[in-house]
Amino acid sequence: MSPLASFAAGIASGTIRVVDLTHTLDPDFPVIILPPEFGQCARFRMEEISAYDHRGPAWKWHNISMSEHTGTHFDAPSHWISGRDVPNGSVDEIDPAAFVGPVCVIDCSDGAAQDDDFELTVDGITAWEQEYGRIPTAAWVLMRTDWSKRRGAAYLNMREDGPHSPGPTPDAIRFLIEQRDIRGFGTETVGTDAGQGSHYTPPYPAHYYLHGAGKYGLQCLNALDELPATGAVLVAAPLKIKNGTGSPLRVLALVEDT
Ligand code: 23J
Ligand code: MN
Repeated sequence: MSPLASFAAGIASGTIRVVDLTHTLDPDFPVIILPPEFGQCARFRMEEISAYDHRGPAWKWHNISMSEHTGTHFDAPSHWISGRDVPNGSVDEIDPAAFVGPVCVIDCSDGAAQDDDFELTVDGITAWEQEYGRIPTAAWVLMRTDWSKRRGAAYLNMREDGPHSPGPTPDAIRFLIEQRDIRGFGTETVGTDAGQGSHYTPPYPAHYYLHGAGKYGLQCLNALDELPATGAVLVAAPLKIKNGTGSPLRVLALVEDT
């Protein structure tokens, strides 16, 4: 059988499952809160145009609005100043081949349960590789923290000194880019950076290094506990927004039952 025929048979028989890694777009879903001197991200909003009524007797539909960075979303290189001159760095320009690829899931859920500011380090990545093998070129690397199970204020976890949530160290991100040439990095938290990521050098190192290197981000992912450490394929295609720096999207994982 050809690879695609075998894939189609796997989907049809259920030996390949489709796992949804997306949160529902909902006005109540938290968005990142930046220090007050900066512009802010809009929550999701939905307005009824008609609902089988005098405004449209046989149809129901809505107008929606949000930020490019609301809910489960994709970050393009043009989102960050380090990536402003990356060729094809906006969501409308990225080669669609980048939207389908292998995924490695690094389970940091124990560490994140102990420490809201848990850091994924180079040692953490190499320990993972001892168990599961080397991260292949052009992989998505996803940091599982089970943060997607949190609701309400616990998600942003704001304290007087700002948000507290886990994330990668600057060295860990540089290792993934320079030594493993990843496709991108994704998290279950509101950013690819830790809540306290503004205090690293450079500030927000995941954004700075990933996008400067033409790599992508995924944030507010859901249900990473449903993925195997290796072997799944991620489908993550952002909306084709002209000059868009990111986009809400449906993130799907194809998982083979073993
Ligand atoms: C703007 C400024 C800082 C950050 C972010 C956006 C995000 O996390 C984002 O959604 O890309 S940290
Ligand atoms: Mn973003």
